[in-house]
Amino acid sequence: MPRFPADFLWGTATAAYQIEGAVDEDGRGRSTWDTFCAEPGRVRDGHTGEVACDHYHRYREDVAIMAELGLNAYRFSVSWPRVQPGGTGTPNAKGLDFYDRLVDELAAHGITPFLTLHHWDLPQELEDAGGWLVRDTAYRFADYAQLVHARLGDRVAHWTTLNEPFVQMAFGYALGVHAPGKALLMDALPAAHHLLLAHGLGTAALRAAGASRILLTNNHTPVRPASADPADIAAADAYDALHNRLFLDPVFEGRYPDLTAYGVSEVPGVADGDLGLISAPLDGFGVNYYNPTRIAAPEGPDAALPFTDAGITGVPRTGFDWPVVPEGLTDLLVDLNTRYDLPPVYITENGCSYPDPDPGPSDTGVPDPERIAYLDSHIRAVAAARAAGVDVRGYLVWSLLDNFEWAEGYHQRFGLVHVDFATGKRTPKASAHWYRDLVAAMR
Ligand code: GBH
Repeated sequence: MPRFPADFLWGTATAAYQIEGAVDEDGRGRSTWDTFCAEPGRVRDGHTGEVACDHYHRYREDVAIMAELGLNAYRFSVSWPRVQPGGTGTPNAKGLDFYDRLVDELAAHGITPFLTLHHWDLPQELEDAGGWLVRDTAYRFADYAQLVHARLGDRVAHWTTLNEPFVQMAFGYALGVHAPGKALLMDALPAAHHLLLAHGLGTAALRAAGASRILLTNNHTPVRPASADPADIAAADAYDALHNRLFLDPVFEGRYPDLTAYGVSEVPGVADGDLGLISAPLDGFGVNYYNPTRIAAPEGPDAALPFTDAGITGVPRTGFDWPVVPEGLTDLLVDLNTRYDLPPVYITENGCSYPDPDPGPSDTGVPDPERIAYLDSHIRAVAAARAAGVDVRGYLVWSLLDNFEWAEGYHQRFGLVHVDFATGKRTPKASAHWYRDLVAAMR
């Protein structure tokens, strides 16, 4: 393994709805994910985040595990409805108290917190008022950012506004496979702008409050045309515009990409000054990487979208059936660094899930050789990007714990640490021991 600097950040990432549980405790309000899980047929086998990893009660044990693994960074998200139950107005003190305790526990173990303000669990009342399809939600987000910062800004340095606005728009509002379950296709585009505007207004609010390390986390995929055919190349370019450039150009260049391939001449709802807010300088950029995408021309002249996903073949696959292509991470980072003037980069998620059924703990521990191979090859890919000049300063494995994997419920396990969901018992997998040894060797 190539060497990383001694001050490189090594850690794991989680998200509130996926691990906390305690959905009805201490005054928490309802989120779009509580609603979505309660609708029949939305989440596999009717699973919900009601208990999840019970991290709300077990956070001390979870921080102790990170400390045992020698990790020096932890990315978590704050549940908006826990700290502001209806998404507006007076904060819920007991909700903020939880994050206060968590942050103190991290500090006591020398672990740098990376706080994400919004990882998909929108207060249901805001969704009822239009959610990310309406502009007002962006202003509500800035108020929320300000009140969380007022409580935790003295101890949390790294503030991430949003997690993966592409997935929120595409899965939540265009395809309806995530909360709030709307299948609007291209009519979901206002959600992209309002999410980006929330990032911009949130950044301004955090900056005014004195925050000095503000990030956005996007998921990106390097796009490969299925062949050298110009139709495939054009389709790949259209896909790249929607998945990548729509969430990059406004942030780093203050303009929207050309979306004419989608019959869109202008992103709707953009007011004067919005792009200035959205492109305010950032102190870090979070990149979540899982796999590249192979894109071909759409099938038939009346295809609804200007591309089709041709699938990547001939490589290993994860439990989710996602292709394993570590060099895609090097390509992505080098490409982003060539196309944009990036602030320091953090890999804020990377990892893989176990196939069903759960192998579970045995006398030999929890063997997960596929995960070790995945992480080893992807960390080498980060080293290669660094060697090519990309300023990557941290790497966070998705995820610390097996957890509620959105529409797949508990069927996909991404953790370095196994969770027995019947009892809550945590058991570090072989990959956790491997990661601990890697991190120790880099110090
Ligand atoms: C992240 O999203 C989320 O931030 C996190 O909450 C989640 O638990 C984690 O990933 C794992 O899912 O169709 O084969 O080309 C990841 C977004 C979108 C990445 C779908 C992979 C499809 C792979 N993902 N994408 S494929």
